[in-house]
Amino acid sequence: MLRMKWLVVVALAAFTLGAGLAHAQEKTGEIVGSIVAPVPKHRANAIVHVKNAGSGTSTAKVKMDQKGLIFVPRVLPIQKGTTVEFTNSDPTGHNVFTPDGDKYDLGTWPKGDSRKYTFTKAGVFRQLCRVHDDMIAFIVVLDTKYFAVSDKNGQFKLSGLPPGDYTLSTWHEKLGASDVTVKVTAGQAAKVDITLGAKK
Ligand SMILES: [Cu+2]
Repeated sequence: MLRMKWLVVVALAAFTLGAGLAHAQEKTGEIVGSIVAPVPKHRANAIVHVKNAGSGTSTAKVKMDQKGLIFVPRVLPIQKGTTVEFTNSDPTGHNVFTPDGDKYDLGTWPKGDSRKYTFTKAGVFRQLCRVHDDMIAFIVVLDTKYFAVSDKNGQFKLSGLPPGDYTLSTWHEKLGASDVTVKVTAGQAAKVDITLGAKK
């Protein structure tokens, strides 16, 4: 009887190890993309996200600063559930409010201080400052963990995707783009071009 028990323990251990190894070998792929826009400066700060995978709620914490009288970054994609800490690196006081969604106003605070807000609903939330009316940033809250923002050359990369067919949706503060579909294969980088045009 004792021997049987040990056999079960050994068999379970072997099974667990095998499952662990299989998991480690599970391959993912990536999407390497390029934003195409008629005006070069519009290639930057486009948010590309996967529509049909990776949905859920994050507990991530990220920062948005106010420095040199601008929000940094100007465009911030996050997954639903993420907490954003708004910091102030300027000698002047700054405020943060949004006219969108829950329409919060976090108040006005000096350098070194900060405020936090947890975004629980998907959507585009403009970030504005009552002290400086030309300041603006965009927090784009997504349902998925798979998102990227394009750099100044329009390049972006989505990594760690299980093989499959994906639909990519793009957000840009001034321009629009049609959704595109892309096939991801394990260990490969699928290439995709997304062309921006008039917002629909
Ligand atoms: Cu301000």
